[in-house]
Amino acid sequence: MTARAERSAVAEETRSDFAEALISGLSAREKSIPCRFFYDAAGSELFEQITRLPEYYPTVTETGILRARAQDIAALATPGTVLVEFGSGSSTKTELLLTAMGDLFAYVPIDISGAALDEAEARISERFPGLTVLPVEGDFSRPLQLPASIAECPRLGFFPGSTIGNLTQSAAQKLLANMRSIIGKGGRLVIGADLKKDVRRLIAAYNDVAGVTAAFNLNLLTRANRELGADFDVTKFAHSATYDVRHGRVDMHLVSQEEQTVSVRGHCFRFRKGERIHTEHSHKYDVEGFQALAAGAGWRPEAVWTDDERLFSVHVLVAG
Ligand code: AVJ
Repeated sequence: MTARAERSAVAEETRSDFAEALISGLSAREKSIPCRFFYDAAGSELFEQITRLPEYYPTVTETGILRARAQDIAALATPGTVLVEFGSGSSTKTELLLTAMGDLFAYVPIDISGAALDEAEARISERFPGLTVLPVEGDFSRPLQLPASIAECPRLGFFPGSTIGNLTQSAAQKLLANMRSIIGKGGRLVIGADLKKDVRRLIAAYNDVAGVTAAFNLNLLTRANRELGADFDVTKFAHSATYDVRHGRVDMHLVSQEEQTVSVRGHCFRFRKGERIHTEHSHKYDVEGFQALAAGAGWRPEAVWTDDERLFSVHVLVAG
């Protein structure tokens, strides 16, 4: 296959994955769309804008903690270690660590998107010319083999961004257990988790005054129109973000502003006025709660760092 044919085959595969998920999510009694579909090109750009909003504290706060602790984290990477990053999208944070680290055997980004990996590889190789980059294309929520050339190397995992918060607690624990088997006994994981806090502060972070989070949420519908020929009237849905105290999470929804019918690839979906489509969970943890979750997945908590306001936590876990 030519590179171009391969790219369009991949695009077609993502498209039918989206079609399938959307149709099944809208067919359920409680409608939902999986949050992984936020990140097409437009959605990724909107997310970048979110990270720079005054209300959205997680990205700046985590970056501040990593900057303050870069030497401590670098000390975990003894010479010959491989740095395994789960995902490949966090350039600033990764570069912060790589700058502080001595002789790594290799940097291994794992991502489901080949295009994102190519981009990360190019960027990191340019910034760190002596560093071996070994991209692994795959799904790190499933069993996964790292390249044979690094079989014997000690491993340090890195999973910033509080992406873990998008998962329910049981799915989060399964993911942590899978990361535990990828990293292997004695290896470590540096992972970011957003903290529980004043509810007003939490809600404001997902209801910014400039409306960027609303645009990010509504982009799911625009994307469905563009990629699948759906006929959502985006002006007839509104963004909503609320805090569920019982589950300790922010929930995002798209709320139908009137009774309406939408069609997606020959499937018709009826909406009542006020009916919601669930689009994202963002779980918030306290330090002990997150450590207990990790312990249940075979990780021993070794250190935890927070900012002065205790908005965000970065944990160091050891694989037992
Ligand atoms: C990328 C999962 C960390 O949950 O805060 C930001 C995504 N959603 N604003 C989060 C998001 C709405 C974000 N994470």
